[in-house]
Amino acid sequence: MRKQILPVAACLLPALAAAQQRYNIVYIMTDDHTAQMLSAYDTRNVKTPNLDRIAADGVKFTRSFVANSLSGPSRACMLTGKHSHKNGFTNNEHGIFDGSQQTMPKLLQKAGYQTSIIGKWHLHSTPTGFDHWDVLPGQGDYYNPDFINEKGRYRVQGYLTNIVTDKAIKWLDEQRDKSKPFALFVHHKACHRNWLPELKYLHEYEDTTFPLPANFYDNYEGRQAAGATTMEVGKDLILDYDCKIYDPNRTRRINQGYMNMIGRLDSKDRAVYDFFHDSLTVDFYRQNLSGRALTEYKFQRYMRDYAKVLKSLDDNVGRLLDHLKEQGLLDNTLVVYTSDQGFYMGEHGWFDKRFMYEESFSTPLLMRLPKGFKTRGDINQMVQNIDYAPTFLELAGTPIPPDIQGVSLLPLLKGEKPKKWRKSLYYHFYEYPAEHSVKRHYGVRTERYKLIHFYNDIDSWELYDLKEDPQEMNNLYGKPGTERLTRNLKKELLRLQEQYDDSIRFRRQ
Ligand code: SGN
Ligand code: CA
Repeated sequence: MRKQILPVAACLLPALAAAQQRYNIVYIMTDDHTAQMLSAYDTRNVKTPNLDRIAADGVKFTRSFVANSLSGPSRACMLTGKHSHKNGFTNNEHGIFDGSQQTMPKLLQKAGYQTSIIGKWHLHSTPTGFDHWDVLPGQGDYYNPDFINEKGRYRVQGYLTNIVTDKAIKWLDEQRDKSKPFALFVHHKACHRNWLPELKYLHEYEDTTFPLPANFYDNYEGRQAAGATTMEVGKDLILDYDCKIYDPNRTRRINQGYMNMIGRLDSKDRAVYDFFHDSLTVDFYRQNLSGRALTEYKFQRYMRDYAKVLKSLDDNVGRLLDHLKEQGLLDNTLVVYTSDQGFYMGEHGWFDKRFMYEESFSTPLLMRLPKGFKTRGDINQMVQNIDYAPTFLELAGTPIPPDIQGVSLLPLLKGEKPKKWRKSLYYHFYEYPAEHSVKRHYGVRTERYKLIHFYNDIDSWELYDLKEDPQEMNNLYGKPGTERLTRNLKKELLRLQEQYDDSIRFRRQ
């Protein structure tokens, strides 16, 4: 027997040596985590010490954007390096990701990588291109969640953010082929609606009063599509489902979806959950709130629950970083932290995302670089989630197929200052009619300006000067003096639609 093993081991040795020189990738993607709630970007609301560690030891992209601000589409852009119209997954509600197409994980496999994805998938088809996958059905559950793997669906006891990290660590330690470089995709549900906290953090942030954004009471003047949504904190956050306020005597009907979510807790945990929320509820009814006071009450509940969910997330990112370090993997690994899109934390009076406005068009992007990469601090070039695939492929030393639409960020990570970096970004959102009623739109963003066209059942243009009006309150479209700027931006928009081969285009008048 021995005689047989030795030659095999011997012929594996060169492969092993080669593998050791190749960089690993740990890609952590959270859900709906926005830069306003990440202290490396914004210190007003919360502290995220572990996420900040990634930025402190590595780089922070200050102009990082998505191509289509929604979960499934963002995931498809990340996997393919292509805009939605090219990868075919344009919206959550009607899409099934075509897993037979070229994807970055498949290309990494071909290049000799082990690939694994754990957590939120949300692309409806069975994952392809992964040696190991253990994903959530649909949006997944925070409490005692179900997972799906090759063997089927099963339930795990515990809090989802902890479980996803446990599974990632287990795969790193016990399940992967250690002779190969790896790409591990850790996809959290946190901080997705309806923000159910880990029970140990129920009391966290209860003494915090979060500041209202300056444009919380936006009246949407001059912005037809913004006025047509159903994503207002005051009107559209649901008292029981979102704010967890329900009649303590249980005489009122409670949202069934919410009951199913907390119904997953075992009786001991459910008692802890109910004890906390019953007292909140009693206090809420005692105050007898209405009008702006009620709206602001909902805002505080929203911010607190989001921040609690984020606290577990930050803990777990820290735990994974520590583990990589302990295992001696950190030096040879690119760690990426991002979200599937940004989110409104009361800006324009909203929660949710979808719009090409800055809060949801942008997404946090932090990277801890492998040893040898000397770049640190802020990277200010405009980047987009279609860039991740070519970045990982180049890092893996494998060719970037010509049909990939993103560009590799590797030159930026190496500290180069490419002269020909992109000067504008393209965006296209499709999911309408749908939840939250955000109209279909596409647009272009340059360093300073943004032009958006809302189409389908409206025909409405918006133009912003991001330097003068970073909150995008003053639609300049059609205003005297903006004719030349508008003409140039339309030209650039059309150029991008042609470059990316998007068949839904506007016609130049
Ligand atoms: C759910 C949420 C929406 C959210 C979408 C998409 N409603 O439908 O508020 O916009 O997901 O989010 S809920 O009542 O189910 O919470 S995404 O991040 O997955 O695209
Ligand atoms: Ca999301």
